[in-house]
Amino acid sequence: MEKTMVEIKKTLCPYDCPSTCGLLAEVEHGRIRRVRNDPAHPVSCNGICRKMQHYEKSVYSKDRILTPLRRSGKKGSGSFVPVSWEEAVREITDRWKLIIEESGPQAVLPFSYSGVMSDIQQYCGDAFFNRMGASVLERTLCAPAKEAAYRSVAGKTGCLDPRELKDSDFYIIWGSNMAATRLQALVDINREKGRKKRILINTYADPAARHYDQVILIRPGTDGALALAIMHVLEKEGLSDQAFLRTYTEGYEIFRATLDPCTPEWAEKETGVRAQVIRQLAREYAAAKAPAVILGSGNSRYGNGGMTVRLIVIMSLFTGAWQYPGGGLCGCTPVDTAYVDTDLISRPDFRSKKEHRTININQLASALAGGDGQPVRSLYVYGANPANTVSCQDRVIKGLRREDLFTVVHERFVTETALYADIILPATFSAEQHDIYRCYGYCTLGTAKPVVRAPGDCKSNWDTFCLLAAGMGYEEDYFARTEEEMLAHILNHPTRAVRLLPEEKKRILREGGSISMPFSDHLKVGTSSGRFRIINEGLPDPVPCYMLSYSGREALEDEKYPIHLLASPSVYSLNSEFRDREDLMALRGPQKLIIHTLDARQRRIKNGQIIEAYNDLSCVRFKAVVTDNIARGTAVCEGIYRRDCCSGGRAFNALTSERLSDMGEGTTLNDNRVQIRPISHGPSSAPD
Ligand SMILES: Nc1nc2c(c(=O)[nH]1)N[C@H]1C(S)=C(S)[C@@H](COP(=O)(O)OP(=O)(O)OC[C@H]3O[C@@H](n4cnc5c(=O)[nH]c(N)nc54)[C@H](O)[C@@H]3O)O[C@H]1N2
Ligand SMILES: Nc1nc2c(c(=O)[nH]1)N[C@H]1C(S)=C(S)[C@@H](COP(=O)(O)OP(=O)(O)OC[C@H]3O[C@@H](n4cnc5c(=O)[nH]c(N)nc54)[C@H](O)[C@@H]3O)O[C@H]1N2
Ligand code: SF4
Ligand SMILES: [Mo]
Repeated sequence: MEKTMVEIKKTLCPYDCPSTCGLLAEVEHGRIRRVRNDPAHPVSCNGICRKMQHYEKSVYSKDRILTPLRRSGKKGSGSFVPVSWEEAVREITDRWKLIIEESGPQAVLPFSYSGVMSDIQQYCGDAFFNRMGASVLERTLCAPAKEAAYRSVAGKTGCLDPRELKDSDFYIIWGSNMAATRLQALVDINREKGRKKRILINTYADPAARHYDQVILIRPGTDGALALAIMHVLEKEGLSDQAFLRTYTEGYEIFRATLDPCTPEWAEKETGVRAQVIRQLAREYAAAKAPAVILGSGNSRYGNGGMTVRLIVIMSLFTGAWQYPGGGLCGCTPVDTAYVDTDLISRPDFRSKKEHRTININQLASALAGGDGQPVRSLYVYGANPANTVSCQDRVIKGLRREDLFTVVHERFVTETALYADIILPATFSAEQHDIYRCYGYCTLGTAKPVVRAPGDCKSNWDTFCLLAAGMGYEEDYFARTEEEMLAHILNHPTRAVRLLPEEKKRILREGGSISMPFSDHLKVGTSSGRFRIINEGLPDPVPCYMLSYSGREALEDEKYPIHLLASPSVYSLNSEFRDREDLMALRGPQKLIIHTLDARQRRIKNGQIIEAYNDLSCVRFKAVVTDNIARGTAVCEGIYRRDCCSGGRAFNALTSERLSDMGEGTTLNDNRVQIRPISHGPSSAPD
């Protein structure tokens, strides 16, 4: 019998996840048979998540789009007919030329976000739309408030790489669902069980509680008050590191004078955390030499999210933990230098006019409704699923249904957004692409070449933009390169960080593979003064203080919508990714809402019952999950559900508003209020 050849090829995970795991693909007869973790990779030596363990199931999914499609029925009806790439490109570019002639290039809105995070595929569209002079999307959907707030205190300083956490002696996991989003770091922390204390501060802990020694449930959007009260205790009890604060920070004296009223008793009223628990937390935190705060992004997605993060970062400085290995803060950006010159890919120099219209990603609904007086006549979506990931779902879908909106979606599956497209273009998976992968949660860098050929007529973002550029008559050399040549171009123009690498590591990048980059020096403070800015004169509120979130303010004003609604990541999906996987979706089931036992009892809601959450924006159905492990008055939905998993057709984001965070113009996904009730009347009509 003839023996079949199985090749093991290296690739990387392209998704929006702080680990960017190295993967080994077993390839047989040009098909991926199995995918497992690359044990030689600096992060995925700890394994990969269950989602990616069967990457091949997504790559060869029966639902994958394999040819370009043209709409053949009403918008949103899901009727499409196959067309050739030639026809699709001609139709798209003819339409764009007409729109540009009539309304100018700013009538075209490119819309992309985090579907693919490797640099060439993520940023090549920018070059194309810069050349066109199209409107610019402000991409502030994820955690820009966290980023801006961290930078306002620490500038370019790199925080802890999670691999440094092995040296920490105390862990505060603050607003992160680590089992979903930081699996490899959780494996490391769990190894310390019994030796080092691990405390979770979250709005809910079901089922996360089992991973930690203590869970502190906090009222959403109030973490700033907790951080202030901890600092109050540290000051009153002489536990702050005066020498460190005076040497490495600026503004300490002025700020400490504001801490007097921030007693644990005051914070208890804001946060719902008992004063005694706050005191004990502050003392234990101070008793540790190298405590680490592992900061998620959840508490930054609020009207006061930037301020909250500022206060937590400042708190992490108070005991001087940053001086010791493993001490300080993890979860912001550990990298303090550029690994890749992304301008080589996004080409800001292609834009001839400096002024351009910008549209905030969180306000797509208003932009499609003609919010700023200038129409959006065409929308080009790639690597994103706005019909389900951005706020105001009902209004976004209303906009997508506009007959005069020409929508093109480059996708791998018929997502909620693709359903409304005029043209769908079939996209590739990372295993079929060349790219360079900068990890955002660790100091690692990698490159990968395709491990298999793309099936059908699927094309990568790079190849698609090159075809569209040819159709538009753009003659820059940039658009004549192959994806492989683009990767070589990037490696031939290395940043300083890459130039300084030993030859062996450069060879790995040329051949395909991952390398570890040096950790940052956390005391090389990357601000202009070389000190952490407790007070930042460049901000509207230079001295940090406690501010209420939007919901916090509303709660004081009226009780119409008493339940605070927020989102948390799911272990079974990653935003819209993996929802093609029936095995994972079966484990997750229908759209669920986690609520407190007492809130449920008050409304005669039983575990497992179908309920409605509603506010002035919409009304959405969920299956109730009733638990004691959630802050009272809080409701949490894990992950983004497919429409067919949402009874009534609407998903979580029908209930979220377009309001922006206080810093970074980011999403306030977690800062909305609803009322909930058991279903006792006919079905609410779904957006069609
Ligand atoms: N499996 C899986 N992995 C993922 C993702 C996913 O969807 N699934 N998403 C990816 C993406 S896009 C990102 S941005 C990253 C990070 O993803 P993020 O969405 O930032 O998730 P985390 O930081 O893990 O968790 C946020 C946590 O904050 C909590 N939270 C919300 N509000 C508050 C608050 O006011 N106070 C406190 N203390 N906690 C609060 C929520 O309950 C939630 O558990 O993960 C990535 N990885
Ligand atoms: N309710 C709720 N809403 C949320 C969140 C939440 O937890 N709950 N999380 C928020 C966060 S943190 C984020 S970052 C955003 C993410 O929001 P989006 O950026 O919209 O991300 P996804 O929903 O993952 O959609 C990515 C799409 O890109 C496609 N794709 C993948 N690779 C490629 C490729 O190479 N080329 C092309 N053309 N397409 C590709 C995938 O098939 C997928 O449908 O959502 C935000 N919205
Ligand atoms: S989704 Fe995250 S944990 Fe899972 S394989 Fe990808 S990088 Fe690793
Ligand atoms: Mo995100």
